[in-house]
Amino acid sequence: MIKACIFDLDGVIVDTARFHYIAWKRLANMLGFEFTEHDNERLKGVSRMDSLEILLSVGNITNLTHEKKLEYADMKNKWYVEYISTLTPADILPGAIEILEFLKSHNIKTAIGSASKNAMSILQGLKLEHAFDTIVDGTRIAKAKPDPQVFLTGAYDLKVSPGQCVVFEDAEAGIEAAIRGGMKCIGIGSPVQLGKADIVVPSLDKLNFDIVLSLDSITKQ
Ligand code: B16
Ligand code: MG
Repeated sequence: MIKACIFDLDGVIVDTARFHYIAWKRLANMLGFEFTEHDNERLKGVSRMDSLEILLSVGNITNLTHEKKLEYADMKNKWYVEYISTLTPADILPGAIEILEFLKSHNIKTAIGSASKNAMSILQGLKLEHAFDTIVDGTRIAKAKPDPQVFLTGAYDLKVSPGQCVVFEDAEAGIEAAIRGGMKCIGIGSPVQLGKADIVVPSLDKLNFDIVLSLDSITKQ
């Protein structure tokens, strides 16, 4: 029996990828190279410092000191924080409120499992800071997805076993983390990237909520 649902934040509850993109692109342009939306796909679900490494490899920039890298990551984050300060409840993705209400009415616990260190301010902007039973974000974990730490911490907080959890994810690294953690997972996005998930839907509002409750008894084909 499924007892808890753990939601990734960026790309599942809200589309912050566009803000990450314009902030990373601003940094790339400052460093003298282009960074495309296609390049940005590689950053989804990836931690801030790992994202910087990918960006630097796109620009063929090597030999930066650790201090310089921290400075650039910090610079990007300041721009990003400025952009996400415009978020309001109108930015909550379609289907998110409805599934949270559905789960609550079926006594299923909910958690946020996000790599972002900015998760709390994003949730505050969306007025969702009290909508989840626990919040696990980048400030609480040491190992980034695809390590399952973020989701296992959520299950621990909610006092449920991993096999009783369903993870909602938009990134390949997050699906991998859910599988490694022994959890069921629903991919939000394209089956091409998220094919390892138990179910893939293009967006939360296209999901048949009843399926979530019995996902532990459904074996992936
Ligand atoms: P920050 P999620 C992830 O959030 C984003 O998908 C990823 O693009 C970002 O680099 C990462 O958070 C770290 O975010 O710089 O705000 O700490 O999808 O796990 O909710
Ligand atoms: Mg995500």
